[in-house]
Amino acid sequence: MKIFITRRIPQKGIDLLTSAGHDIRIHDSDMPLTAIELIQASQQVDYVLNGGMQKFDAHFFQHCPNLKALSLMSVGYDNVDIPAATRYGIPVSNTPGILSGATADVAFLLMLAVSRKAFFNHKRILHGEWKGFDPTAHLGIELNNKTLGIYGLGRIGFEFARKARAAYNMEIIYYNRSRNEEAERVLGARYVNFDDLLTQSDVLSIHAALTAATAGRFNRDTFTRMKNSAILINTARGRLINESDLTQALQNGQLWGAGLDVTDPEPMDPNNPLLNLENVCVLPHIGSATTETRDNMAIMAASNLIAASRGEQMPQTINKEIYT
Ligand code: 8YV
Repeated sequence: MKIFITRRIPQKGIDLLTSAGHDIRIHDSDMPLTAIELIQASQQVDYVLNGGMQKFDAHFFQHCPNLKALSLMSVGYDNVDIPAATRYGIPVSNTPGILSGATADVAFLLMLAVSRKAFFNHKRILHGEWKGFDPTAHLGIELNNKTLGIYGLGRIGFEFARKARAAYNMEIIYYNRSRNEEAERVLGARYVNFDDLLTQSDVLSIHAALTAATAGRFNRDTFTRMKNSAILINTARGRLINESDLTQALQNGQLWGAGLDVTDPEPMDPNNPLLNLENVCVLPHIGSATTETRDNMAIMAASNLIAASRGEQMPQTINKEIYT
């Protein structure tokens, strides 16, 4: 079978597909494909493995009538019009679970880095501003026994809450579409409404998927309800936050700090004012970027396509209703 891979992916995934006898074409470039290039390349193959941030909209599915399946090397699928894929009979799979630990590590890293102004202090050294010792300058805040609010307690939120509880005995509160009994039992997590999440969290970490309902959920209004000593962390998707409202809230002292692994847009403009704020740490979307996790994501994405090529259901299919 012919497979198009939209970005270079770890070799382990490619080896798996090649050893299963598939004919692979890779878009071996740092530049994303245009919508037309993506359609043209996908029209010539049976399967597509998306290794990047390409968009797959209704227009794409309409123009790729021979496509048999789409495998994403990501857990998020806000870049895919799933109802359209379903309408055109195309199963779409993702890579859930295996990246939770690595992504939770980045949330933890950002929480700690913001709380101690780590990136700002690093820049001070680079700029020749480390002149001596000042007992009162650039002080951070501690995390021990603080309240961690999780917005969207799925696998990644759970992992982060577990680490934060183990390291700092943080009290866990969460807001989710449904109760997470495991988190309540194992972490003593408390289910709260959205307003309580805003008003009670010392650190509020976003782990929800980007949907029409969650886009812009964190904005001027929500920032006024949060503690002005609070830290906001986002390792989910940039568009959950209204970024200019966040900048203002940080500049006005309505929020204490923010740690972002995802921005809106990506890549972030290097002149973005957030990058100059003392209590802000930004990373370039590296949540899943470890050798171990990216290998596992490539293997899972490849395995899904191998299953599809054998006429089986892809184990991590998102639009499972397609098989009924
Ligand atoms: C990916 C991610 O690196 O899995 C996700 O949803 O955000 C990251 O792991 C990114 O989507 C690029 O494919």
